[in-house]
Amino acid sequence: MHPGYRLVPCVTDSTSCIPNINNHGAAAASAKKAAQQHSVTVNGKTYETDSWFNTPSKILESTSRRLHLQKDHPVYITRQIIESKFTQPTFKSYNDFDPVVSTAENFDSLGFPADHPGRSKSDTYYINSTTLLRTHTSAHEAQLFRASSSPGYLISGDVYRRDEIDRSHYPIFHQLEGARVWDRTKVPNGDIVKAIYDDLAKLPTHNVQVEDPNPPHHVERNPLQAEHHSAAEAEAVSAHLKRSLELMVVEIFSRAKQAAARQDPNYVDEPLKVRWVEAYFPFTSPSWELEVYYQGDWLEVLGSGVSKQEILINAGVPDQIGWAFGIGLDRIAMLLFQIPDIRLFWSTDERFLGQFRGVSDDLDRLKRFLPFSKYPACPKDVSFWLRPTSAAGGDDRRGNVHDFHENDLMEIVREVAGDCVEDVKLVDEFVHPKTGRKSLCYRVNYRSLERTLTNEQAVTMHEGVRRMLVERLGVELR
Ligand code: FA5
Ligand code: MG
Repeated sequence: MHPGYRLVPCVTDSTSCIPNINNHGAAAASAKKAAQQHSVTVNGKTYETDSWFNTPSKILESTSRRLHLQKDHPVYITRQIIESKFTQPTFKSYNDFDPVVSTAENFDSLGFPADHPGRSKSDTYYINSTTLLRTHTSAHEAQLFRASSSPGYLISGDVYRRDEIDRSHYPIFHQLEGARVWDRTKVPNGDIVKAIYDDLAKLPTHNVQVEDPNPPHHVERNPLQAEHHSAAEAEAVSAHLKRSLELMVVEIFSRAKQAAARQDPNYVDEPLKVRWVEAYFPFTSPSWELEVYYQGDWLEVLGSGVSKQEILINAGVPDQIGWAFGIGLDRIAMLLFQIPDIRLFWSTDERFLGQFRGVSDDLDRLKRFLPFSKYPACPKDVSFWLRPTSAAGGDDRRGNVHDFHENDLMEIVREVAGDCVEDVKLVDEFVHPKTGRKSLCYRVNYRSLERTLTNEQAVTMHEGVRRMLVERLGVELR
């Protein structure tokens, strides 16, 4: 048996795991306290709260962790590798913008429509109706375009989303944003297309296989901003964007391969395959995602596109055109280091952190992660009838209206059991043939990364989840 997969009896206690209901009581109590006080302090700044406040104290406390700034942390190392491909003075880096931003920064400045689902309380952590934990690093784009202090910039930061629970999703992850612009009034002879292609010619080439079957823009699927850009301009910006981001991905995966080859003499090098896929973002057009073929599947690693001209016009730099992208650092770090569970990034266990020590100062020492344990899982099911309401919300098949949102269930599980849950999956759905009522069954898989949970501890956490489902969501347990 692989020594990393032996079962270890429950001996240690853990801070990242919350195996009892007292902690849920504490979280609920501090949320209640915040609601009573009508204010909350995040990273030393105090904000008024209102009925939009939906951020658990555990999330608020995690804003101080800033893993992207913690030397030798895999998220930090991944940032370093990416930054090495976008160098000064063309690109300036910003790594400590506060994650608390306004709805104007996170959504309005980027042209998000008023009814975009990202704005809802079920997707986003709000402090109050106009203040939230940023859901992406794009929240800082407008401010940096306005400052216009370099032709390119990089922003890294922690971002927050109410989301599902599994090994690749965590309510906090890290993004790195990048952008590059050219100014029509500052390029030689005013020929911006030539200036961009000249800059492209200065970039190195690579020999990785890239699938890019779609046209550079498509009138319905991926339109050119025809009122602002000529086809030649958009194509030049796109070509520069694609080569720049391909070089970044090639750097990351070459480093991953070198590490694998150093550790495993029998390592067989499989050629890297990447592809460009058409995408949609409110703040770029045309837009693409870059996918990497990894362990038998295409994996989305970044979103990108030609920046919407309105953003640059509103930022007071109407003569600039350019591109932007956003990449998930945690997801890349999981591939780079072969880290099997996104919760591990939050571990303060020396068995995790110790494996990366010294890498920030010498990237050639990068090593794949060796799992130190796989503790037993303790799955528990919960089934319940949804509460019918007259308010607008989800619809079941019989037209009964309910206001259940899966992310609210995920939030309850996180609040009660913290990092002791590996994943939560919908395992059954049922509509009663006579009443039309809808019932759901979820499987909560309790498993700590740091120790063995006893069945009793899992039962206690599950009891807490069941109780809060009734209290908070008004469901009827079956
Ligand atoms: C965005 O957040 C855009 N702001 C990206 C962008 C920037 C587009 C600039 C155009 C111009 P998206 O939601 O797809 O897009 O997230 C970007 C990346 O973050 C994804 O490709 C993925 O790598 C990572 N990511 C997204 N959701 C998660 C998650 N729940 N957990 C871990 N990584 C995630
Ligand atoms: Mg995406």
